[in-house]
Amino acid sequence: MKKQDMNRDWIATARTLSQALPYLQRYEGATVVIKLGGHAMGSDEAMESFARDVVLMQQVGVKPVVVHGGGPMINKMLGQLGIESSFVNGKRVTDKATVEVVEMVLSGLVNKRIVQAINSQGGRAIGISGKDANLMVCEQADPELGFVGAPVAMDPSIVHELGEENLIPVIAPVGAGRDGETFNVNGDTAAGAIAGALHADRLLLLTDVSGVKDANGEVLTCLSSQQIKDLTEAGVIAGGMIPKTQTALDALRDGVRAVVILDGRAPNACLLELYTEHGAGSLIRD
Ligand code: X2W
Repeated sequence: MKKQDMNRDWIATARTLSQALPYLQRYEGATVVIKLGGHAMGSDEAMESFARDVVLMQQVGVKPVVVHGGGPMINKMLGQLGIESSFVNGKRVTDKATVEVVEMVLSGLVNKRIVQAINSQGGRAIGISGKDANLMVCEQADPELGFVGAPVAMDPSIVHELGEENLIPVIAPVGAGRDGETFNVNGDTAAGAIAGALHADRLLLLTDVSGVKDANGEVLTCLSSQQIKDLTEAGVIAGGMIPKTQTALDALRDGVRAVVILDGRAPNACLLELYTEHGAGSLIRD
């Protein structure tokens, strides 16, 4: 690269930082819950980029809380163990043997991979699940689904306490029942319930799609609850997007200020959303 071009690059970097000032100020002290889905985890580079974004957010005054999924990783392990698995309306039918694998994979492999990635970038992440300190107590969601949990009582105090110590909570979507059962909770549902209990400023749902699309397949950058309801009724919002938009509506009802559905595979997706005028994905708020 010529010296002149190199200077131009650095000047652009400085300008980007300068332009981020109002956004840095806006999100100072904000609680941002980030749901990292299994499909958005992809490669080691994607994980490193995600971890870097989270550490940077904390460095500039945000309180990040990571809630993760791991559906593809659970599928892989169930396959290796020869346990068959099926889904009803996007939720895994979870018998006793399956819930044990779910907890091992989510609280073990996936959770610690994210913790390690954040720590490698200079952060101090700590991995917990909905079971820890009674963060997310569940009831059976539907007898047909077995050990799939619906969060019914949230105690977010552990998340506040970790935040005060500058620790970044990384939360696996597994909850305890009142009779000592272990429940498998959909990652989006868990993230929505945790964001709601925290009255988070933002819930970022990182997925493998670019956002909520209209009838022409264009991403809608800004939507209200009512628009979500109308688009769902019209059949435009369908399939796997329904649980995500439902999570968004529930989270808004519970006091989350805004929810963003965005493509977690895009480089620096979180930074693009929070710190640039451009934003990313679909912002849902009333
Ligand atoms: C999910 C939990 C993991 C998850 C499952 O067993 O796959 C239910 O379906 P993603 O990667 O976010 O899809 N739980 C009840 O939600 O993972």
